[in-house]
Amino acid sequence: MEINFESLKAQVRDFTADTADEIEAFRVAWLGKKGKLRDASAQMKSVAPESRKSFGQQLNALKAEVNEKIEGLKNALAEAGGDKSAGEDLTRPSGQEPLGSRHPVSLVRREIEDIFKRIGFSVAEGPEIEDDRHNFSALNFPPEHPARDMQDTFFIEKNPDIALRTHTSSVQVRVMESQKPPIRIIAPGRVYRNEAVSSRSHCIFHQVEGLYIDKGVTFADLKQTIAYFAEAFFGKTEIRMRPSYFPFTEPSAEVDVYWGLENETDYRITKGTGWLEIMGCGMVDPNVLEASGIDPEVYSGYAFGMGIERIAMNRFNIGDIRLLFENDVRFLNSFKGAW
Ligand code: 2NL
Repeated sequence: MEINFESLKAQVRDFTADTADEIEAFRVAWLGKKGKLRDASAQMKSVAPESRKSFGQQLNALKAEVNEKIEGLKNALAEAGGDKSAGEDLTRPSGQEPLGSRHPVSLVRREIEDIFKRIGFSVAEGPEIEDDRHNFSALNFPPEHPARDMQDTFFIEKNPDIALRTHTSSVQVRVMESQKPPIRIIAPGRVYRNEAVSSRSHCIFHQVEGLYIDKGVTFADLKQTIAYFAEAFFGKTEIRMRPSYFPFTEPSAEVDVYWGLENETDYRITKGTGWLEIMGCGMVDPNVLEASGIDPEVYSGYAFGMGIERIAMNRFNIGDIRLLFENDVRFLNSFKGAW
């Protein structure tokens, strides 16, 4: 049987549809298992060998035309405001919504949470608007202590007792006030610093702090826990601690992991030292335990804190911190599927 491609093309060209169902019926009639194009290709065998090439080309052109027609009809329907005939059917499945992606700061926060949950820590949360007691005085910052200058704080106008928290230690103070040891928590969250105005400065950061209080907790426990974390998160087995100062811990230390110095990137990341600073830590100052009603003669504890942005920049090789705040979808989409 001879196939009249011109007449088939005309049929495709002349077809119109007002509903999604009609378009689907058209698709099935032409491209489906028993569709017209299947019938046509079944004729291929009976075509004279010298005409087969041209037959194939015409068949392909027809197929392309059908596909274009379907695309065109769908677009026209969408532009006309969708399929009105489907408007009544409230049970029909909705279209697939595009999925977003998790923010790199959230990815890192979750990973840190998971690592500490594995060794018995639970996650604590608390308010971002705090009073002086929970943010400063219970943490051993006396009223005129120069340590209060270490962070520039956003105070609520006309009430110097209320401020945006500058660290999540305030959450840990609340837990110490309300729970008896043993206490083993991490406190992730948003914190605020009144940074000097410049295009690079930003006032919102994220932090994870940790706190462990029980009878007989020592610096050795602290060091081993951080070594475990460094290996779990960075895959690095060597850490070092340098003496440091925080008002709420004594003694205090800064922790570095040995990153290595194998290539240019290692040099840049570690400023040529091979070491990467990851957090601050120390033994909870007895004054801090006492201020929250925990007897420092009976209990001891360690605490640590790290900034999530810096760790996220390291983890995902992000050169400019502003990328973490601007929420440019081109940047955010590059983390699709990264959970
Ligand atoms: C850093 C250093 C640190 C703490 C946070 C803490 C909390 C309580 C008691 C004692 Cl309730 N200490 N937190 C201790 C040492 C260091 O953070 O560089 N953070 C970004």
